[in-house]
Amino acid sequence: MPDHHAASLPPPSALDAVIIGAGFSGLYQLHALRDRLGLVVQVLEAGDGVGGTWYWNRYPGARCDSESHSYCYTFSDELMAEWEWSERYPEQPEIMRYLNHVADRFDLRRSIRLGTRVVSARYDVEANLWRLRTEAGEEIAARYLITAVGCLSTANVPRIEGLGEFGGRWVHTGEWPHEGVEFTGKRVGLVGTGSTGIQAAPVIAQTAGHLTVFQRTANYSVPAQNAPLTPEFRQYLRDNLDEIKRTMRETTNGHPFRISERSALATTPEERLALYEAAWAKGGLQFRATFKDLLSNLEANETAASFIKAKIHQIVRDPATAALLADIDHPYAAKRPPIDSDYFETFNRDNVKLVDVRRAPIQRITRTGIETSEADYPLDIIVFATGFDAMTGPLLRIDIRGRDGLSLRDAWSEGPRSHLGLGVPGFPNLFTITGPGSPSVLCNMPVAIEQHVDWITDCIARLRADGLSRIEAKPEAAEDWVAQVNAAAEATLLPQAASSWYLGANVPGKPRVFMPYAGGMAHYRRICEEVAARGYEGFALS
Ligand code: N01
Repeated sequence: MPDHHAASLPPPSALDAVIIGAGFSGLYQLHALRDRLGLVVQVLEAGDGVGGTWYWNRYPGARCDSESHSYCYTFSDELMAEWEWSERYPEQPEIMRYLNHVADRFDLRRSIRLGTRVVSARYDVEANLWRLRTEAGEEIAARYLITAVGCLSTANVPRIEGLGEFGGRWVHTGEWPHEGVEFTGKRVGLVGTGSTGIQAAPVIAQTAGHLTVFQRTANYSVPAQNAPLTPEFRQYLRDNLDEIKRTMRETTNGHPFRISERSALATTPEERLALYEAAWAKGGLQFRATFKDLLSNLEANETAASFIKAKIHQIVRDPATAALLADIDHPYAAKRPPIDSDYFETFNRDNVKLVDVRRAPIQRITRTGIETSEADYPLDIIVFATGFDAMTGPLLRIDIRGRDGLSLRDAWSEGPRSHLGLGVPGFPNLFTITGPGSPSVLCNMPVAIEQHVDWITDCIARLRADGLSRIEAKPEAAEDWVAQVNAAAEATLLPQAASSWYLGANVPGKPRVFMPYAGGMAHYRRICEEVAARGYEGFALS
């Protein structure tokens, strides 16, 4: 394999587009612009390999919560036909193999520069170019700047006093060491019980001498019911490919299953219980689709919440531990609902302890471990599964400046403002794939990504066909879209989870704004299509 670090960058103005990031979005955007439109494109990627979130998140148990046959590109039937997933939910190494296969199959690597972190991007109004600078001080320029930086790629390491003095080792799940972490016989502390902590705890517990899980907010989880794909299921996939793709495009969350038409409240308690039991046995995010009103009606939601809490009490033998795990303060799925493989069962192991850091908060980290207001916990390794500075974090850590030197950080000081999550007023020719204000994280990500990439590609093709070279979101369109994003969120129970990263609540000082568009992927797709059909309504073209 050629060295994709060493190649020098193309000279300024040789490029039509520069893409930041070589994960799911960057790879497809490169293919679409370079191989469909014939543009000259360069991808810059901070990591030493392609894969984006899957390159960095190598923690034990890292697995996708979307089902494998839907967690993939659908733009190429040949690619879909030739790639075989091994399990219902692909593990991180398998997704990396897939993305590397895509990079090779579409000959993408020659346009990707690895190990190249972009630190700034400045719009040069006279030249109508974006001028980028890398960490190594190199410069590159292009007409279009497309951020493919992911929504969950800026690790959120909590600022806890004393972390620097810890005598053991600490790691964040989102920046996991490539050589792995040896847990055998070690005293491990796991901070965080979101999707990541819930995936990691059962696997770490298998080898650790002892695992202490520090829980601040208890969480719902439903079994993933992961299993190898059977020959029958593979045949079903081959026979129903078009229908599966159609379902993913037509449903609210971009998954290959439809949300029930039934209301939880219009169903008898006996029938409801039977449906929840069936959904629990089937497993996965589909549990959320058991009834149509689980995310819009608190009373309906409560039926799901109490079912899961009862399951926790059935599974976990120690009543005090079960009570703590089931003491959940938000509606079911108001935070992104985790799915698990033996998470609650893990607390029946002799080497696992749950510690409530809501009642007795972490005070500091000492040389020997974690100190809460109640006790000291001696540890060899601390694993922070504490999430990300989501959605805006990956964009704002690059110093992006638009017209008149306006920084994106200032433009978004009170929360992200964009038209459709795609374009920002004051930042011409900047496209933000799965940016804040788009459905992104509320959707099966590859579906959201493909829709954005296709829209951006069509838009650039249109501009070129019409002899235009500049597109910029209008301020009033962005204002209107922010209002629509808020209204869509308010129509659901999602804003009711006070500590949710959807709201930016997990990062101290971050504006509390509901960031993703909750009106549904299919609806959003229609809106984007209408905007394009009306000559890119809400955007100024020149
Ligand atoms: O992060 P999170 P995550 N002291 O922010 C706790 C996606 N994902 O990495 O809720 C103590 O959800 C925090 O507590 P609280 C998925 O979209 C996808 O788990 O703030 N605790 C919480 O428990 C997911 O939603 C897959 O009170 C602290 C936890 O850390 C997203 O990534 C797999 C703390 C953080 O939970 C993020 O999930 C895994 C502190 N100082 C993840 N600070 C797929 O399948 C934070 N916490 C694709």
